[in-house]
Amino acid sequence: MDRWKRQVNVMLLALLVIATASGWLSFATGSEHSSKIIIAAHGVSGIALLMLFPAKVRIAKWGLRSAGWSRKVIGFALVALVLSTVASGLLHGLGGWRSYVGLLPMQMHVGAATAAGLLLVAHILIHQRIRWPRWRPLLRSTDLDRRAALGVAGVAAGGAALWLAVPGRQRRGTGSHEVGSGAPDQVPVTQWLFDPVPRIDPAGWRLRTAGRELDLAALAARPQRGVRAVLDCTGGWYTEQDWAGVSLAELGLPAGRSIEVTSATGYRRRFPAAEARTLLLATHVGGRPLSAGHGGPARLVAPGRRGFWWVKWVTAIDVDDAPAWRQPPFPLS
Ligand SMILES: Nc1nc2c(c(=O)[nH]1)N[C@H]1C(S)=C(S)[C@@H](COP(=O)(O)O)O[C@H]1N2
Ligand SMILES: [Mo]
Repeated sequence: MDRWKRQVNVMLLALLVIATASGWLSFATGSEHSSKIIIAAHGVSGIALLMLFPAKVRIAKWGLRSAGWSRKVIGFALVALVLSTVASGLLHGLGGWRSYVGLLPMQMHVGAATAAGLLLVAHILIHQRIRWPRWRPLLRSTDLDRRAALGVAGVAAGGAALWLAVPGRQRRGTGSHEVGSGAPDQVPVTQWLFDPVPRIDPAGWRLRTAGRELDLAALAARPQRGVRAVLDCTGGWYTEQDWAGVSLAELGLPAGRSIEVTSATGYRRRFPAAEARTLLLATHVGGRPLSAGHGGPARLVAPGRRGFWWVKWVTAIDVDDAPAWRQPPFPLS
């Protein structure tokens, strides 16, 4: 019996690790191609977690009889959070892009998953400490038997079949739903976390770059370029628009390894210098000047990258020799 418990527990742990890793990876990638496989792994591991739920309930029934109250509370909270994470993930996939009681399914999903991750660590530590100083092996070599192999195969196949059968709405490879393409007014104003929308007077706006300051007229005097590109927010929506402005390659930037784009709010992202040609400092969307909410007077358009790279209210563009990866993988503000 202990063998079976360990097998189920380790499978659950592996699924949680796969689901967490693929979740963060899906936020990091913007390309349709690579995200498709990542999102598939994410969805299948989430559904597989649900499939193992009845087995885990049986295991928990034994353990809970002898458990102290803190172990019980953490155990129940963990179950509730994992179920909420999977449920909000399904809600995002099936329900389309809409909020419930002021929250997007994706916000519930990330919030519940983060809390579950913390509790999972506590859950495992408490469990191990009961046997202190002899730590319990998560798995013994004899656990890797035929039954375990069949179990893994069954859960993987079942999860994949269910994931394929679930009637997902029309979605992008990243899992995002389409919103307001070609109609910029319908695009939600979105911040990564808590950035306020600054009111910037276009006449007073300046771009600090390459040791000088450009105003909007100076920017307009440079060669203009239009691109049709998809803004794909990790909140779960995407929109395709016609953006126009000045390519970063037209700004006369000095040589260096990376380009740092900074907002009036302090929000910033760093890009490899070679990307200057594809990055656009946009002043217009759909033929009209950018609104304040959407980053006016000027925002970055970073085709192929997720929304959090599209810095709004840009006031500085700097080049230096720091490598582009020397920054938090996700913005911290
Ligand atoms: N300065 C600043 N720029 C930002 C953000 C932010 O919080 N601050 N959020 C980013 C995120 S997460 C997205 S999805 C897009 C949203 O752009 P929109 O408001 O025009 O839809 O802006 C990006 N640019
Ligand atoms: Mo976003």
